[in-house]
Amino acid sequence: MSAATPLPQERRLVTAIPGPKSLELQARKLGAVAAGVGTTLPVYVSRANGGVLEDVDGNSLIDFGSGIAVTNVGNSAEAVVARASEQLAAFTHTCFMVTPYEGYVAVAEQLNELTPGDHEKRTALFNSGAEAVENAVKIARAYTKRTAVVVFDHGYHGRTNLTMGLTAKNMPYKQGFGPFAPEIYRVPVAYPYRWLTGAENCAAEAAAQAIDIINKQIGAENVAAIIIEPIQGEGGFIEPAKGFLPAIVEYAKANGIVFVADEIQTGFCRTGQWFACDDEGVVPDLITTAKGIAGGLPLAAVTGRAEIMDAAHAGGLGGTYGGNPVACAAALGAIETMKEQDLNGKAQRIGEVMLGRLRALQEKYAHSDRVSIGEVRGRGAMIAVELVKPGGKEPDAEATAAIAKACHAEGLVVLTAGTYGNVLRFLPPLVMPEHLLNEGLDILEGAFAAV
Ligand code: PLZ
Repeated sequence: MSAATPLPQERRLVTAIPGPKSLELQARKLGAVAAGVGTTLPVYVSRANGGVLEDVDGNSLIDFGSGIAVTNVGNSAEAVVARASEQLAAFTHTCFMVTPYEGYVAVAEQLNELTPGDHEKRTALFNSGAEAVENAVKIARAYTKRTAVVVFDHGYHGRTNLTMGLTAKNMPYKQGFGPFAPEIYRVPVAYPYRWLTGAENCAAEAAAQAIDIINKQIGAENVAAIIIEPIQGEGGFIEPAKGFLPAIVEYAKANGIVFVADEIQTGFCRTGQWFACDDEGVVPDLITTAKGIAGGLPLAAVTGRAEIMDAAHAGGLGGTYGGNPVACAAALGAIETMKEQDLNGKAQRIGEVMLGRLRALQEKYAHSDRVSIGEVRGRGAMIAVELVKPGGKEPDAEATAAIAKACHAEGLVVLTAGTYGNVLRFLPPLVMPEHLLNEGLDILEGAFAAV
């Protein structure tokens, strides 16, 4: 099915969720696929575009997940399908390191232009987010000739050995999978809602603590890179208190440390800006991107200052598939779609609608003794609610799971997140029609009433 025949943009439930065909497939999955590969909602998809996922039983679900912040331009977006199909028919692979092709260079040029800062940049392409983060570390080490890497509480950077080490949360990402790579150090992040002395002190105190730990426990002169998500994704859409990121950037600059923004989840119009760093005018030395870059095809990148990117010797970076021609064609189609359809504007509008309705919901349950929204937060189409036990701030993972389950049963795909598993996160495709956005929020309200 091509993008030329868009699916009806409606929720339609014709069976229980999951339906009988999905249940059959799930039984096959359990017999064939490794148990470690989980599924949030075992509804098997047959087609998807715009704001809906259609399943094998004929149900049409509203998508508030975008396959974890990937299909920002929607599934099978027209320009993505057109460009990738054309490339698929022309050639599928040569390996850029053997006999190159234009698409790779064109994607690099686009990233050099779109990422924050107007300095001279270079880009290298990879397949997954974790691979991009690993390569950012390689590049920073080659440039600085130092080894230590600093990451933050609640951070997530991937599932490979090095990126597991960079990731904060043990279960499910790290448990039993060690030992982890050395020279990784973790420091506090400015998490306003949970900062003990109050949100107003959070940015300055968290930055001072992080810097003190680096100076005293590692030594600034040993640090190759500081890596941070400008809004933490898997950690629960934690938006560091304003001023925290600029303080860390300034410290990195003063100490010759490469500042790496991991924008794998926040990138490509997701937050209503091209990149989340744009919000405070933060200019990272290196930026890692993936997910939204190619409309669903696997592609990832490290982009940054030419002198840093060029520090690795020729042949030091690469991989068989990095910058695959079909994925590059898809990326050019996705970026074209973001520009032509003003997806930054669309993400901003999604944010307005969601924040308005979720704050009203928070108010509605302010005095409930069953469920409580501690905080509504996020930017653009990257919005979350953090659930706590009524009367305090104790994380409520049970209510979070119950609400997600109730949403799923009604045909709304929502994801959870958070170090404490108590965050419902919303990542709709940026092309989500507003009536579906509102219908999804109606379902969420119903789920709150039902738990
Ligand atoms: N950095 C900021 O969000 C991927 C992980 C889902 P890969 N996040 C979704 C899961 O449970 O595996 C992510 C991210 C940030 C890096 C990554 C890693 O990207 O493409 O999954 O390797």
